[in-house]
Order: sequence, then structure tokens, then C-alpha cells
Amino acid sequence: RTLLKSTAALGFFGGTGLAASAAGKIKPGTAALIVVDVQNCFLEGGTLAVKGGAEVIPVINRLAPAFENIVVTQDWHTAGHASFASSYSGKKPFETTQLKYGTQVLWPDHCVQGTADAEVSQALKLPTAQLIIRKGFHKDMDSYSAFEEADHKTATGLAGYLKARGIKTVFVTGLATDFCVAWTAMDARKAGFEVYVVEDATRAIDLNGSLAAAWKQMAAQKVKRIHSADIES
Ligand code: VGL
Ligand code: ZN
Repeated sequence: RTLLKSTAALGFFGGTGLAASAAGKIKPGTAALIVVDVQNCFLEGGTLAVKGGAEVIPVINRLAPAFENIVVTQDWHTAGHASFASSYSGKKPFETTQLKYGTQVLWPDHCVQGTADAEVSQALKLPTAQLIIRKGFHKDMDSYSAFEEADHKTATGLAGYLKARGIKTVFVTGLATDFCVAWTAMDARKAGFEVYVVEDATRAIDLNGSLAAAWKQMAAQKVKRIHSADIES
């Protein structure tokens, strides 16, 4: 059994040079599904709801049985976190500020540790998920990526975990396409993995064109953009 339908992939990469033979070679034991931040905070009714966020859940649940390895991430902020607009006087959500590591988008208070809002959705059905990476728990630093925090220095350990388990390819899903999914996908490339983002298993925040910009940056890093129908079930 292999993970990607060798024929389906061609349509998506027409002209970009992904060989059907390469796609057909991915063995389930060498791949991981990464489920990014499918938490109450990012679903309808949550503190930073992503439009259509809950629609990723049935898609991810449909993909999950094909994977022997699944990693879940959880945005896990302290109260008064540096990424919250409420932590600064005169700042509103979706404005930016300069922090030591660069420009930080300021968000509504969201995914605060220990709250129901921060819980991973109970609707996810991920029988082979064994690792939850919590991120954004340093009060003075954000972490969109599951691999490293916003200083681009502090590692979460996920790259080492995946490598120790012989994983070469990751499939990234979840919320939000243009922030935590994109940063996770690009850092996975930087760590040497082959990376697919499953577009219909993601939804975006799309702040000032951030979604189009994220796809462009991901393409430049050779992140491959596929559809859930390209994965063998
Ligand atoms: C995220 C904004 C703030 C995400 C997390 O999961 O994409 N976005 N914190
Ligand atoms: Zn956050």
C-alpha cells in the first residue's frame, strides 16, 4: 500500500515536475499526518474562530485511517500572552507590534491553557495519534510552527521525534492555512521532510491577503499542495 494516488497527483502538479512514480512510493510507515490546532478556539463559537473551521474535521477523520503516525498540535497560550492585543495598551486585535524576534500579529485572547476553548476538538477521530505538541506557552514568544518558536531558534523537538521514527514525508492539515499550517509546512521543509499540505483539510484566517501570500511562500519552499482525494484510503 502507498499513500498517494500516483495518477491523481499529476493533475495537481501539471507542469511542476512531480513525477507520478515519486508520489507512488510513499509508504505509510514513513509518513506522518500532522493535525494543526483543530481546537475549540479556532472553531465556530471559539475565541479566534476560523471561517468554516469545523469543515476540516470530517476530512481529517476520513484521512486518518491511512496513517500509522499522526501528530496533533495544540496552541497553548499563557494568560496575558505576548500575541494577545489585550496585553498592550492602545492595541486592537489584528494590528501588529514589534517584538524581539520581529513583527507579531496581535490576536484576540485565545487558546488559554486549561480552558475549554483550548481543548482539541472531541470530534476528531485519530486512532494512531500518539503525540501532542503544545506551542505558544512561552509568555513572551509566539509559535505558529509545530517545529520551532517565533525566534526561529527554540525547537519543539518534533523534527527529532519524526526522524527517530523513520518518517520522511509529512501531510499537514488543520487550522489556519495561512498561519500555523503554513509555518509548520515550511519548517518541515527546512528540517528536510517532503511536505504536502492537504488544502481541503485546512481553512484560513486570510488577514490582508495572508492566504495568497502563504501559498506563494509555501510553493517557493517546494511544499506540495494536494487535495484529500489524492490520498489513498
Ligand atoms: C493560529 C493565530 C494565532 C493558528 C494560532 O493556529 O493558525 N493563528 N494563533
Ligand atoms: Zn495562538
